[in-house]
Amino acid sequence: MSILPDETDPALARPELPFPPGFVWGAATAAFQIEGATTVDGRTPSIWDTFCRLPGAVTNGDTGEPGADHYRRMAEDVRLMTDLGLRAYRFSIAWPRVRPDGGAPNPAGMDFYQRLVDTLLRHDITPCATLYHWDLPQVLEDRGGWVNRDTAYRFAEYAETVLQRLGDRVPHWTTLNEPWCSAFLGYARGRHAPGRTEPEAAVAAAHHLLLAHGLGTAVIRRHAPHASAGVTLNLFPVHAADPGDPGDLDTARKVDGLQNRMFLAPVLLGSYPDDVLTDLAPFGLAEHVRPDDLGTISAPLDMLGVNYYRDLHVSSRPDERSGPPSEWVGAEHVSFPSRGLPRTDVDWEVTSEGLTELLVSLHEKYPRIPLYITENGAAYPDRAGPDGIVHDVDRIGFLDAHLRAAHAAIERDVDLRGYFYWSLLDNFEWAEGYAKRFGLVHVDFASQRRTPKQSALWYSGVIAGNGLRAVGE
Ligand code: IFM
Repeated sequence: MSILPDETDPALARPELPFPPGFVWGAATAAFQIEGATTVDGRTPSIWDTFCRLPGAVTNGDTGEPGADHYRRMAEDVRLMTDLGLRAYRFSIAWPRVRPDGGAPNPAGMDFYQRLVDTLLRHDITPCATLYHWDLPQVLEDRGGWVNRDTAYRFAEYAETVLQRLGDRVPHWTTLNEPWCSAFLGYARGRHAPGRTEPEAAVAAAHHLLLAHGLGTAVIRRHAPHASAGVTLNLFPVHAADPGDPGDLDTARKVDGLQNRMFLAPVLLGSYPDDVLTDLAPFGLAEHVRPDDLGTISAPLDMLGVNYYRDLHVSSRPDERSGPPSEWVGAEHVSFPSRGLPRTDVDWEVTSEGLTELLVSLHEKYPRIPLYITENGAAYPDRAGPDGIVHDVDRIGFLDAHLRAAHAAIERDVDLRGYFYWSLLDNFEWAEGYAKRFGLVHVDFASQRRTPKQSALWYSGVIAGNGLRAVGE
């Protein structure tokens, strides 16, 4: 059954809010979250395989098995993308499949990605590959992980293997996905793999991830000189809950520094912000920075990937929602007073206007670079109805509001080139396991049956019409 909307519908030819011609409409996934097949074709454990086995680390003790079994169902999933009318697909490559022990290349692991890319190309779907979406080979963690500078050089070797095989056919490359999460959730807060709670280690990891990005960019340039290269950051506008309170203002400055500017400035401006260097002096940031590092990290890019989920409204005062110390090293006691806004199933406030604010501020404060929304989406407790469709009206509302926010940024001259919904499929949501569903397509993890949600039909209408229709149409 085709789930594409009827393109002969005249309303599709006249969207109320048209996007620029050539705007890229896509959806995103990541290897560990969907592939399953964690022990086949030479793959060895990643830090997430190990972390999942720690008691209490992941909801329900879930693991990367079965994922959405995408490793075996790839052809079916590409057909789904075709039915949806996706123009582009953002996926990640699993390092432990490609250089399983952190050393020699494993051609069998690369074969899967070559099949995926060739299948996408045959279906006219542009492949957009991310080299690192959090699945560090465990063997490298055993040697210190991202705290060890050597891991950045091992990343460049891994990138070399991937680019040698796919550099001629993948037009868009992203080095890292959300290095903030790898560094701070993984090494400071212990909420993500490898589960360490060492603030100094997190700071070292952040710098070494950025170095890996720079080294990886050079590899992309060498093997795919005509491809576009970029990095994907998870960015949040940060506001003081009480703009008249000096404590809240300082907390907002610190969180903005550690979350946004600590990654944006080295990559786009070639330096760490002064206030971040000061805030992180007790944790040794400057000690990890060698003379040529910032030049490597700030190699020119063709695009910046923006992952946007919400803005942050922060206070220095504890409130009833205050949990354990935050992951922002040096700002451990931040709280997030409720604004009474609707929340998604992962308890994130829905703040679509923050997307316009973020895009406009990137456009105004940093050197001009094409922007792509490489992730945006929402988890809701979806269930398929008797008609076989999940009536996920909340997700449609979320999507509609965020696409309007993206359009508003374009109207303010932001060079926004594309939008990727997170995620194509329900999948393994890290520490939340399979309990949270972000997909456009519902996955029954027991049978692996895929059921497009109503949001998938709605999104394919947007893609077909290259824009949004009036509310209610
Ligand atoms: O599932 C994650 C993804 O892996 C990275 N960005 C945020 C998503 C939702 O939490």
